Amino acid sequence: MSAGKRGALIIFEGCDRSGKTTQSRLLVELLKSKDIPVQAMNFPDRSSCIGQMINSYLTNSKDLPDEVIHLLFAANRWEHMNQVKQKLLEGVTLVVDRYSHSGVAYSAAKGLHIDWCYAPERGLIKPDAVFYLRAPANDLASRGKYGEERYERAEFQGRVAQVFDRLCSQEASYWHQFDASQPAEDLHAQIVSITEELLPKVATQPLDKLS
Ligand code: DGP
Repeated sequence: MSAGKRGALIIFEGCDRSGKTTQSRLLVELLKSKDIPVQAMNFPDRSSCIGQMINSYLTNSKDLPDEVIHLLFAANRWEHMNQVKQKLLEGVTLVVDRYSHSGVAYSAAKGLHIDWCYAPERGLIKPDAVFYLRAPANDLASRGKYGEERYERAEFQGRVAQVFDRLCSQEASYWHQFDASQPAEDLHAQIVSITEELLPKVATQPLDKLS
């Protein structure tokens, strides 16, 4: 990287099937094609020990109290923080499929208090931008049958969406909301335009923490 220039931490958030995985892949490909150092990540990372416990929970082979799975998701992010920090300081932009706000949205949708949900996320590196792909839960359900995982129910996704909406209005300074039901290429074009403005702007800013 050129002296002192860091990468950006860009997060995609939204309900299941809102298009995050497609859009994050398209953004990574675009940045690579422009020779911008970039790496894709996603949470949960199911490969670590903690990630394997999360996977057992999501695939319904293990039951855990809501509080315990919440803390495991947060711990899964914390176990990657040194690596995230190092990459960003090396000048690599990270495009991440889900982060802390999924942690808050999915657990608050179960009825846990939002402040309690936020607590273990405080201190994690703060995203430079959250791209929130928003679509009514009914639209997402009509994209085809939900899979077999624990949270893949339209009624629950509706509650998750409500929490995301609330977080989006509270964190408006770095959240960007997009209509997830528009064609993927239109969405991509809007995301690219914001990213192209963001990268030079944050390159000389210090990393911040979620507070
Ligand atoms: P994904 O691999 O992005 O499809 O995520 C798997 C499922 O886990 C999905 O339904 C969203 C949910 N999820 C992701 N992150 C968190 C989190 O931090 N906490 C909770 N409770 N659920 C999460």
